[in-house]
Amino acid sequence: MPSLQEIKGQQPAWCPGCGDYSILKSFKDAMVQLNIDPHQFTIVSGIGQAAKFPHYVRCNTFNGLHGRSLPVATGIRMSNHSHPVFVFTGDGDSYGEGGNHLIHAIRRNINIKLFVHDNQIYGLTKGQASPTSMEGVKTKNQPAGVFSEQLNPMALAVALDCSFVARGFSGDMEHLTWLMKEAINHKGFSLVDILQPCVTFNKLNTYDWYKMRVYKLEPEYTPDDRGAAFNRALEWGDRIPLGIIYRNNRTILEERIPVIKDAPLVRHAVDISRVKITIKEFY
Ligand SMILES: Cc1ncc(C[n+]2csc(CCOP(=O)(O)OP(=O)(O)O)c2C)c(N)n1
Ligand code: SF4
Repeated sequence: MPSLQEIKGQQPAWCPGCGDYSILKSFKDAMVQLNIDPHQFTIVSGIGQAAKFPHYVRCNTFNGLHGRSLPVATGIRMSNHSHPVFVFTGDGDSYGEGGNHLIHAIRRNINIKLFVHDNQIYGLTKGQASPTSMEGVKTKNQPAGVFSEQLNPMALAVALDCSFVARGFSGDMEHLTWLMKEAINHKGFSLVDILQPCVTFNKLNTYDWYKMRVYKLEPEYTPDDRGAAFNRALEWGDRIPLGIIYRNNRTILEERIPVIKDAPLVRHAVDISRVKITIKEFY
């Protein structure tokens, strides 16, 4: 079993009080509790405060371009699907710049775990509106208020029949650790949207703002009814549900591709004679 010390990466450079710290701690707790050693998993990220995440965890990492973590994670899974792949990202990175990749990763149902630090703002670039900023909110770049309607990632994911759709809150680490473990243990594409106060640039969606609104889905709620899940996904405002909103056991992409179905690509023997035959056909 790995210790917390073994998973520890560099010293985080986030602002004191940032919600990102509890996401980091919850994830490390989940890794220890699931007994996943640092060399056994990979974290992929793009650009942003959330995307610094892999620097702060000792494991295999790939830190790439803004919004492009899902294609990289897909490539990693395609070459070795016996290896858990996690993506840590911001709401801008995943729902804005990377929105198109999100749609197709959900559609393909590739077994990647996507953890979104949803602070409803662009944190790294100092507080512009993101897709999840609420309509009318004033920012430095939107002094007259945000004109676009707020994106609802939970409703989008349920509408796309995403395999696992959940929402956590960085102000409730115990629940978040549990949610992360459920997402990791689920076979299929998992989206966990994590409400994460940005204490420096988002003065509206604060810890208190969330605490007044969030509630945990009732124990009798079953996440397999898509219609009921869609209704819960639409809840936002006075009441914001936390927990597993929707779960659907669809076949994963890795099981549908004959060449990797039985063994990961990295375990395949390299037969150079077949490559030579193919090359000959072209020359
Ligand atoms: C293609 C591209 N567009 C814009 C930027 C500038 N940029 C860097 S980080 C960032 C915002 C990050 O916000 P978010 O993904 O919500 O993460 P946070 O910092 O809030 O965690 C932007 C716009 C960039 N690096 N690349
Ligand atoms: S700017 Fe916001 S998101 Fe970035 S580290 Fe500071 S509090 Fe966190």
